[in-house]
Amino acid sequence: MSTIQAVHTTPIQGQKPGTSGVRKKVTEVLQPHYIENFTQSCFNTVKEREVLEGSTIVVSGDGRYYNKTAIQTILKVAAGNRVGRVWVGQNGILSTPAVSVIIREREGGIALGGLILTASHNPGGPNADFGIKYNIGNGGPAPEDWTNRIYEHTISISEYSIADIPDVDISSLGRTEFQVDGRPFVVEVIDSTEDYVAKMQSIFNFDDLRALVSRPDFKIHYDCLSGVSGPYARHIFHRILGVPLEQIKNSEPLEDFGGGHPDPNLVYAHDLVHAMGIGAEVQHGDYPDFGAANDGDADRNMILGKQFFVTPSDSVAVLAANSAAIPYFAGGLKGVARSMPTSTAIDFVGQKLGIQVYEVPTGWKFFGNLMDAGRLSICGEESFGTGSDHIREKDGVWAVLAWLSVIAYKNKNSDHLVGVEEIVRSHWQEYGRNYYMRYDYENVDSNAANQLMETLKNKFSEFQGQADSYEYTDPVDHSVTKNQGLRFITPEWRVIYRLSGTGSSGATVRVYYEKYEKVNLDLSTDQALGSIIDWSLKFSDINAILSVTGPTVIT
Ligand code: G16
Repeated sequence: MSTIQAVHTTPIQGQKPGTSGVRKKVTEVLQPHYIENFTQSCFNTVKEREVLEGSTIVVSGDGRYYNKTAIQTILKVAAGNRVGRVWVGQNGILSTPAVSVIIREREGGIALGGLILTASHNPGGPNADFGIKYNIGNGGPAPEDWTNRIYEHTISISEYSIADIPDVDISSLGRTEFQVDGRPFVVEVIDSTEDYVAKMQSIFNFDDLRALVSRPDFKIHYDCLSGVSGPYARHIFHRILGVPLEQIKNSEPLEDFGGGHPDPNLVYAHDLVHAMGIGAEVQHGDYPDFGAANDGDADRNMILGKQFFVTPSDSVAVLAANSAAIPYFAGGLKGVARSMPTSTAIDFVGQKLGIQVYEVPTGWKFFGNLMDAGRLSICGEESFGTGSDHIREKDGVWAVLAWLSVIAYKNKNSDHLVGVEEIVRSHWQEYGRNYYMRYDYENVDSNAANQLMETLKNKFSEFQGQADSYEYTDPVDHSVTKNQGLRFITPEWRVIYRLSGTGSSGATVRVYYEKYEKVNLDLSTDQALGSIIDWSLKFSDINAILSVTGPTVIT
């Protein structure tokens, strides 16, 4: 029989959830009581709203360093708070979208919520990043009123409850039951991919997908970047669809992501970018026809064609325009949405379809309310996030299946292989093209970043166009979210400055450039945006204020 102890603790600074949970260096998380304090603060927040006692929750993550240790601690705190049952993916592995599916649907959606251990696309290892966030009963990240409350608890906490149960073997499937102060506490180690794969089979036409991937003239290159998408990609693409295993790269989740940066963009997914012939001298080489990558926790995606990059903003617009390719959307789209800095490409699709287009602040949590209210079907973000109302997280593997469904659909009556580039170019012909680029200034001094934002705000009146600090009123619950980025808008282009909310140290400034062209569809991004970028560098004086010579990442 195990017992529950109340352990005295003191607040730990810096446990404020950012854009999607708390992300910190592992070295910081190693300090005593770190996981206990945060978990107890989440549970205290849950108890103010729901009945935690006897409930089922999900705990797992992207397989990064320190997750297994944190899971054992969370199990003990869960038992100490009288949670009835915890579902843990085998070896602590569940992608973020899989957690969302499990919360929403396993055993009829009985789970109250879940703790996801991930720092997403940030690197892993003893000297890299760790992350933790709470997802609520709709399967989505806790909204602002929850995360604000979690934070308040972290700065006022004085004790946590913990049970003295032994560590649980999470390496094999099965059920372990403990008696904790006379009541049962159950840990069920569940298959990491089963629920998620069944969900995908209910959304897509797998016969069409199988027919496409078995075409001799269609070759895939899928890079899991040693993140958690590997087991899902192998299950769906290799075991079910028959894609040769050698075309699914880095599909073993590693605690340090093989030393790489599990971020599916043109900089960090360099092996994939190279394999697809992007930037190569040789034109029309024997490159794969379709390339894809996911991030550490498999909620992000990057889509590539032969020597062709699809911007995330274009990607979601193309999927919305071709939703007829996906059986799940057979009844049509309820509405579409994007985060504010995401290009307006999807707006043109929404207008043509005659459906509502929503603009929300950066953060997937803002889409959840619209989905729960039945107003939103497909949405996406410039930060390589795409998804739909099938769950309440963005979904990297879903995005790959959605793109393959569109390709299969476009090839139904075609005498040649209609590839990614042809699909995107014909989309531009119909809707116009949103040239887009993002500059990231990573890990700069926080004071300097704040000074930059202040300087820009003070220059609103000098700007010959619309300049404001973006503020959002949620159309469902009318909550207001302020200070979500500084916008400089003319009828032809937009420049947006924003502080990232996902870094683990210092500050990251993002600058987003966008220009819409109805006719000139074949410019290079530099040609289209060069003069706007030059203007912005001068106007903001960003290099001087941040003491840098340029951005660290350009996408
Ligand atoms: C998170 C959020 C996304 C957001 C992204 C970038 O993604 O879920 O909605 O767009 O961060 O945020 P920021 O620009 O503040 O760094 P992820 O994949 O990191 O969980």
